[in-house]
Amino acid sequence: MAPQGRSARQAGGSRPKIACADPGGRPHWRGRRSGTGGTFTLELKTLGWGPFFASSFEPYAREGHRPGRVTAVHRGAYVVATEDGEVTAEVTGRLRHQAAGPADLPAVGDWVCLHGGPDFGRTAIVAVLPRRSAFSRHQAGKVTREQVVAANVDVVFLLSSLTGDLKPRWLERYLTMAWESGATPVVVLTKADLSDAVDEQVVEAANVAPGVDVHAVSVVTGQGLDELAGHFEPGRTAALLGSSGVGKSTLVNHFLGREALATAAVSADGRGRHVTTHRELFLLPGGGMLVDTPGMRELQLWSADDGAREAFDDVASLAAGCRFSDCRHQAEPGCAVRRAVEDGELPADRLAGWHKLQRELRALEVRHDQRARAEQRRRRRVVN
Ligand SMILES: Nc1nc2c(ncn2[C@@H]2O[C@H](COP(=O)(O)OP(=O)(O)OP(=O)(O)O)[C@@H](O)[C@H]2O)c(=O)[nH]1
Ligand SMILES: [Mg+2]
Ligand SMILES: [Zn+2]
Repeated sequence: MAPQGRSARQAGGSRPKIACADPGGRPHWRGRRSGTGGTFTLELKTLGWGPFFASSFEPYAREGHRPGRVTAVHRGAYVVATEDGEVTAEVTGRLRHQAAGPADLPAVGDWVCLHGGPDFGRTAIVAVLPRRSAFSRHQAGKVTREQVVAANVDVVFLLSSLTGDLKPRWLERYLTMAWESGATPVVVLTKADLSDAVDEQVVEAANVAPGVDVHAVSVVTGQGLDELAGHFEPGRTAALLGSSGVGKSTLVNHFLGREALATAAVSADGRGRHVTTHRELFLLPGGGMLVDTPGMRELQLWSADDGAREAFDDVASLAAGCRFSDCRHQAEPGCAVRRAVEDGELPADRLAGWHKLQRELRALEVRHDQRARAEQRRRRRVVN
């Protein structure tokens, strides 16, 4: 994991100005060529830097640290984009030690404080700056731990393929998590060229996702791609989420204008092959950034109270008419939500989806409590 020296970056001087691939397909982070020294500088603004991060970075700046944005994580090694190009860095033992869980370590999209660099040997990540937003899930496995899928994301594209049935519960769950993350969700229905009921499917999705943009797209016909690109903006970060095989990497390749990522046909039963195995942030030629992610086998909620409220905006506003303010819309008298279902105003499976989510959130609360108690016991043991 040799740090990339200046000479390595200079060698690519004739390449296009932004993220471009070498023959190995690895993206390079580079920006304007400045001055006559031949060093590359990438304006931090281009990467999404702004007053929010600058203010928490201040104390680190005084200590001579540099800021950078994590673009990929490979087994303990972090690829970080900085003003003078891409570096490979490791977290300091201290940061690792202080982390209460994986969520405290850098994730793709995080702004980090760097120490050292090409001229001083190894680059170390000494701190992770507070996140503006974070898309989190339960880490796969039995232990309750938060895993940050992508940090500082402004827009979350939720992809579902038009070749299969829309899974309303899936969409509700992802919408909940997207709202909870602090990002704005956008529903993207892929492979429009393979469906002959696109309009109906768009309406169906829009019903599950009130107030959310729904785009039907196809990389084969080009349908909807310009509209989708309308969500990109310099300094803004979008992340692609969805099951394996829905076409996430294909979209990244399209918007990058090159085959940066491997893609593969879905198997005969319609399942994806889990081609992408790690998350990565790319800078788009026209400005803005896009995070590709592996298709998730398991997407468990982390915490989603506010997110659930937004994803079920329709249920929430009906609930205002319930007799009891803590109505669970089950057997309570004067329940406005169940009345709306009876009157055909609210689809019954919308309410069923809401109930399912509430059950999950309660189960999650219990697990959080258990974990908090275990953590307390551990701390006591350490102290004694
Ligand atoms: N017909 C058609 N095929 C598409 C479209 N978009 C993607 N595909 C195909 O769908 C397959 C899966 O695409 P990928 O981009 O690898 O899917 P992914 O979401 O990145 O999958 P994972 O990396 O496994 O999570 C590939 O064979 C693509 O060529 C589309 O708009 N139309
Ligand atoms: Mg992929
Ligand atoms: Zn009610």
